[in-house]
Amino acid sequence: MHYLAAALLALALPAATQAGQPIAQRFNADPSPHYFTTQHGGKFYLYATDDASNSGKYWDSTSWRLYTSPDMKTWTDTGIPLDVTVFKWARADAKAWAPEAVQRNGRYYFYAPVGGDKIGVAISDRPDGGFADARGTPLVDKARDANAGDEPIDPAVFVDKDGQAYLYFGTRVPKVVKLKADMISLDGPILDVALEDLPPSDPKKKYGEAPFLHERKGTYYFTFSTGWPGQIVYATGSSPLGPFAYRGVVLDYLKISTNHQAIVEHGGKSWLFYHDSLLPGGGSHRRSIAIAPLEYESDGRIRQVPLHAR
Ligand code: FUB
Repeated sequence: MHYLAAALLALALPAATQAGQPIAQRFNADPSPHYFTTQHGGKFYLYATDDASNSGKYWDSTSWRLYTSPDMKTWTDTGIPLDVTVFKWARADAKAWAPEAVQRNGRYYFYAPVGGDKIGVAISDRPDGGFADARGTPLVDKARDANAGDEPIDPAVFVDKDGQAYLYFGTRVPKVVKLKADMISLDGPILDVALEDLPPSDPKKKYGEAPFLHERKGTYYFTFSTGWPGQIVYATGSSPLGPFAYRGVVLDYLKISTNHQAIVEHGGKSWLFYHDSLLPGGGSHRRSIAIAPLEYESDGRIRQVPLHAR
C-alpha cells in the first residue's frame, strides 16, 4: 500500500487502547461494559456517562454514550443510545448518570439513574438505540419506595446462573433488590447490602458508591468505590444478597474526585473498567474510561491492578 494511503487509513482507524490509557479521545465515565451477541455477531458494548457534554463544573450531561469494540483494543464511538427525555417523568433538570445495560429475553434493558433520586428502565430490540421507557414510571423512586436510600443512583444488574436478577444501587449505603423475570419490576423489598470486616484501622474503607457484583467459581465478588476520592475495593460472599466480607483493594486512589468500576469477562479473560482523568483538559468532571486486565490469585483473591503509565 502506498505510504500516504496507509497513513490515511491509520488516521481513520481508532488507535489500539493500552492498559490504563483512555479508550477514546472523548470525555466519558462510569463504564458499563458487556459482551453482547446480536444477529450481526458478538462484540463488546460500553455504555458511559458522557462527560464531554457536561458543563465542566458538574456531572450535568443529559445523554449517555455508547462505544463498541470487537477486541477490547479498538473502540468506536457510536454516539447517543438514549437521553433523559426518554423518561417523561424526569424533571426538566435531570442529569444522566452512571448507566447499566443487560441483554435478556432477546431484548436490551437500560437502567438509568435520572436526576439522583430515581432509576428508570428503558427497553429496545437493539443495543445501540431505539430505547423507550419500559414502565412509564421509575423502577426505583426515593419518594415512593421504602429503603431506597438517600441517593438511588449507580444501578448495576447481576443475573445469577439460576436466572434470578438482582439490582444493586445506592450512595453511602449499598442497596440490593431482586428483579422479576420481566427485568422491569422489583420483586420484594429493597435491602441494605451487609458489608463485614471493613478494616477499623482505615476509616476511609467504607462504602461510597458504584456497587458492582460478579461471580467466579461460586464466589460472589462485590466491588465498590469507597467514596470521594474513591479507592476501588472488593468483598466476597456466598450469595448475591451477601453478606460480603472485605477482602482488599482492586485499584488505588486516582487524582480525581470519583471512581466507578465494572468487570467484564469473556473468552476466559477478565478486564477491569474504571475512569481516570488522563485526557488533555481532564479532571473530576472531565473523566476518561480506561481498561486493565483483571487477574486472580490461585485462592481467588483479586490481584490489585497496577496504575499503568500515568
Ligand atoms: O457520573 C456521576 C457520578 O459520579 C456517578 O453516578 C458516580 O458513580 C460517580 O462516578
